[in-house]
Amino acid sequence: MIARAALSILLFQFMFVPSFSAQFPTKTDTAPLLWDDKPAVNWMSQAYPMGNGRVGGMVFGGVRHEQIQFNEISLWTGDEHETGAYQAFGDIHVDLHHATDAIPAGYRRELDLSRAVQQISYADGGVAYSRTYFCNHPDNVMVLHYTADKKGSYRATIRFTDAHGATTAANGASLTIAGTLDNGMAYQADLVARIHGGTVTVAADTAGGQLLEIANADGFTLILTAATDYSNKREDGWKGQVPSLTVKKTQEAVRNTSYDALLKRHIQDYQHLFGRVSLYLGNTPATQAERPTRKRLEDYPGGNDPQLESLLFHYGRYLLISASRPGSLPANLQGLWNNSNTPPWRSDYHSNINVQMNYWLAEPTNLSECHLPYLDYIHSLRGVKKEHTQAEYPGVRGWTVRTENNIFGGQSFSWNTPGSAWFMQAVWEHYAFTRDTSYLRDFAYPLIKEIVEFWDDHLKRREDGTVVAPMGWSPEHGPVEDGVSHDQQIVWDLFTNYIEAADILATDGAYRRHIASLRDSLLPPRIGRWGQLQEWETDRDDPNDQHRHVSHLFGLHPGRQFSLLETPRLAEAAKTSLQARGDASTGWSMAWKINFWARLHDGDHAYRILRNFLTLVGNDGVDYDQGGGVYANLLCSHPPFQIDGNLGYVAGISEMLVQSQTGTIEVLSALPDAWSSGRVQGLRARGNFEITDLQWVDGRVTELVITAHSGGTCRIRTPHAVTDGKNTADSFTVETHPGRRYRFALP
Ligand code: FUC
Repeated sequence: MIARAALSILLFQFMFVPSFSAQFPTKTDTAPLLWDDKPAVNWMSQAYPMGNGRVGGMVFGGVRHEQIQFNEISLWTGDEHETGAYQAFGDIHVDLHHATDAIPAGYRRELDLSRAVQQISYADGGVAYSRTYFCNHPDNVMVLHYTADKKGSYRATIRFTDAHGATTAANGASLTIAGTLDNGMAYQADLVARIHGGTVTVAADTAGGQLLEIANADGFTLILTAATDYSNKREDGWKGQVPSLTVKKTQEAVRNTSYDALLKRHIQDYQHLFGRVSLYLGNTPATQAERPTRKRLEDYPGGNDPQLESLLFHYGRYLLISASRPGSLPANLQGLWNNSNTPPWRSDYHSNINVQMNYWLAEPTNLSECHLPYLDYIHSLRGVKKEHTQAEYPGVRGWTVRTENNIFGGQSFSWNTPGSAWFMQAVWEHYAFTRDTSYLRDFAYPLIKEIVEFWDDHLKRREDGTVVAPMGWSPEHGPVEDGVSHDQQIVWDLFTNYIEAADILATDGAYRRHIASLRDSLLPPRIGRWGQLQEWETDRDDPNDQHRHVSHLFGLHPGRQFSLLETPRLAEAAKTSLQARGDASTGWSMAWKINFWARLHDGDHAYRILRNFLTLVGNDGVDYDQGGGVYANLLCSHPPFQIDGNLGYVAGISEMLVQSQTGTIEVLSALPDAWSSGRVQGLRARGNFEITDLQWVDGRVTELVITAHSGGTCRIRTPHAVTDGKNTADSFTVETHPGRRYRFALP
């Protein structure tokens, strides 16, 4: 059934369609929060993260000994040639002079995702103590605020330690650590204490430096600033302002800002992003929802806790907002949280799935601004990558990358020739979702074109007319050879995006035609002897291969070469491959599989993997030892911790509810039986459309409101017929007007 509502302006305000909205809460389901009834002992699995896109912290919440391990996202060793590693920065230790080490009854530490605020509360000796922590983005400070309900209750020792061994210097009520890494990168962090009542004095620490002693205080506030001299501009030698100046200016700027004002500004700024999307997937019984997050995870395998499933969705958005803000670097393998100077895989920018997965959620879950650090990062690498690429592939235009990448263009491990083309998908998608033509013209198009040129020069033309990517490797297994499916599909995606971009900009007509004919000559996807989508040109796929990488299904997700609607045979073959690959895997691999099954419109299978993803790993001796899952602090366990899984999970839920990669907005095409009734508000679709409201009851769409931010043709598909007030159909094509809303409901 196709109804064409061309030029009929369906202003939802004026339409009479029955509304079901009364039965759902309007905002998020409940205050989404993580909490525990005891302090964290383990950094990776228990501490709670916070961050403002530059500075981040992991909070332990100890009673007598508090520890906040902190980072600054640009603190890296290495250079344009050596990859180096992302570094730990330091720790804030707050020793409180409580009588015992015991955890007081009623102790609670929580992370409130609706405000990005952590709170720790307990009573000791008849005094109620409370701590409130947050990382404020507008002022670029971390704020740690301590209060008590009885005056003069605080006696505390504040130690500030450097992960590279610099000694700590005091200046009045502030502590400074500063140093220079082997690669010449300078860094500094200042911790300023504001004391409310009582006294603060400087004393010697055991490492030859200084610390602060607070006595008889009603409360105190610690304000952390941290910086390096990194700049993402190669032409400036990757160096910007000296960190001492950045730190000083940042502290001066907030000197007269009250704690309340810092908190208010933080919440406003954060909610501006976080508050754009709400999600409700069903109710968890209150007695279960109120249990500590760790206990909910323990109970999850046999139970029903849809609000834990949505909590993990909110958490992923929280993590991206905390780790990726405009003007800074993108989220690395651990976001921006890292307590080691030799972290797993260098806590780097891995180009064969991981950094890409970090950003799948950015556009669809309405965090387009948080995408920008990744796009800027890609842009910043061009000069160095061109030189590296020239050395490896003399004579080619454009550039590509190896698998491991740092912030100066340095790289290691094997060449990953389709890596830069995969980056270009993000560069394109930012346009596809926002329809920002000046971005496309000035930023995206020139970048995409230079990667197109790389492939134009690098592709191998065979005598029979087919074109193959030479000597590729399906990450991270199988032979190195020509025509690997992963490479072929990514090049197809790159060329397709390029052709669309050239058409929109009406530019480079002759070159566009050349690339279109090259795309048509690419060795096409093949279906093998057991009905699978072949991973290689040779039909050697092993049906027992359960490798975590599922690279040959790129065309299904995140690509758009295969779909149930347009290429059902290929989609079916992809399904056969996916079935063989199995459900259980490492963290990010499961997240990817949620996305794959969503694209195959199999919501129940996607949901089965989603449930596997919520496996509690390595906590309090309860080590399930079954590969990936999540830790008690909900960080994804590859294992170890990798943030790609957290962020890929969010993208997966988003794909289950709304898809738009084929040019049609498909709602609820992968809804599992488990989420029979629910609501989502604020997701985005390609074409700069917003799913302002989507509600369903018993698996049927009861309310759908789409806002057309840029206007243009909007194609919509629902799993059953809905009405726009005039026509009843399961498929609509609407010529929309910028800024208008279009409403559909059950007939
Ligand atoms: C890819 C994966 C590994 C790991 C690493 C960071 O190379 O194959 O499993 O996630 O990235």
